[in-house]
Amino acid sequence: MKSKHDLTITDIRVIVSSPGRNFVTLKIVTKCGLYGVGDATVNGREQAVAAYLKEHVTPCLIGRNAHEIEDIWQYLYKGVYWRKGPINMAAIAAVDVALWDIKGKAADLPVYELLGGKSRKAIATYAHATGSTIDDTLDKAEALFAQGFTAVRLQTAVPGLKASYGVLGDKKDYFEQQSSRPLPPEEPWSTRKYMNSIEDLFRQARSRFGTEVQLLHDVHSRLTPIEAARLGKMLEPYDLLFLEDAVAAENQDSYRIIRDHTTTPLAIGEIYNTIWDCKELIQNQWIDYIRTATTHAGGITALRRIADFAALFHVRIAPHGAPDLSPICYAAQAHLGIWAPNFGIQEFVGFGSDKSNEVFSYDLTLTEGMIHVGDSPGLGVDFNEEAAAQYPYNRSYLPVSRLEDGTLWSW
Ligand code: KDG
Ligand code: MG
Repeated sequence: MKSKHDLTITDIRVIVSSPGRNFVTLKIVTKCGLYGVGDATVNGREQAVAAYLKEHVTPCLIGRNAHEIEDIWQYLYKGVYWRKGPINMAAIAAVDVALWDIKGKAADLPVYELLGGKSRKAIATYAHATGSTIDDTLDKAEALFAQGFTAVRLQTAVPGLKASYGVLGDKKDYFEQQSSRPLPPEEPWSTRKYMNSIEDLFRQARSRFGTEVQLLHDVHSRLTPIEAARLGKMLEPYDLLFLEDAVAAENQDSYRIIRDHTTTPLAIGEIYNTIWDCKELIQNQWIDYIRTATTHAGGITALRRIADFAALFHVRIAPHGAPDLSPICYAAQAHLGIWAPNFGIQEFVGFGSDKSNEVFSYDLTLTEGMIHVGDSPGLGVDFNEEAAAQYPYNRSYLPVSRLEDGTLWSW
């Protein structure tokens, strides 16, 4: 069918800005004036994606028809000898999401309608409660439950360690700009101290909040498979919705060991770039939730495939939703989440800061812990280039982790 709009791509802009934290944003403009936006943020490696997009991707797309999402995806994936990888896949994701945005605008339909329509009224989310003590964490969780959230991820500083995941010593958390530290901050890690303290957090949480609420926890890949198996067993009485990233699974077989020992549901995937990274985990039913993000795993086209594949094996999607994913990523995942028959839950840490809200607008609303997706055409998200220009890029790193004897560990 001939489109009534001329969707020839005439201009592509890559904008790196820092409205509170760094974001890489792609804007694809077509001849008829319709444009779309995509997110290409890779936390701590922003300029690498921007350079890849500018030098190697965007020149190949000028003059192409923006309707040809699938062929452009294949061209940038299969057509490039060097497949996969976080930088490449974030670049593909940004292009893909911007093209879906354009297609929706051209059709005058929200993207979820193009995917097959809504499977639910709104999207369930889980929020974060991270504290320096158990009481602090549980007070924060209580405030979230009072706001209407029904699922909360609990993280607490490990007693005896100077800093812990999400709770850096100076009270800045890792989500924020670490501009006071030109080099990556360092966090100590002790599996023994962690294993000795973690059960208490969940024991106290269940005794304070009862069994109705959903609890989650992110290990952030600090354990070995057999340690993770022990943790899963230890936490079984507290009925987690899922235990996230118990083990870094470059070796997907690691999850078989955990699965053999515990019924605690398992989630992984936020650093995965393609379906190949999670294929064995899914087809062997070693996990329950796959957490790949549109920005890091090749966009809506790729996540739709992962979701459909996962559905065959009773695995649900629970996309990554930390603050380093821009509102454009959130919008893309909201459209996927409202459609996917096997949607599980969306991680949610707020729609952004005051600064990022000057730069991004979106047609999503949160009520009682559920995200409602508006019916604006495309993704309903926009990016204000003038406002972004006030916030130049600010080099920033994620922390690194070391054992107490100095050995480098997974952060
Ligand atoms: O950039 C890294 C963060 O997005 C990540 O540490 C957050 O693990 C995370 C989560 O589950 O949100
Ligand atoms: Mg995580």
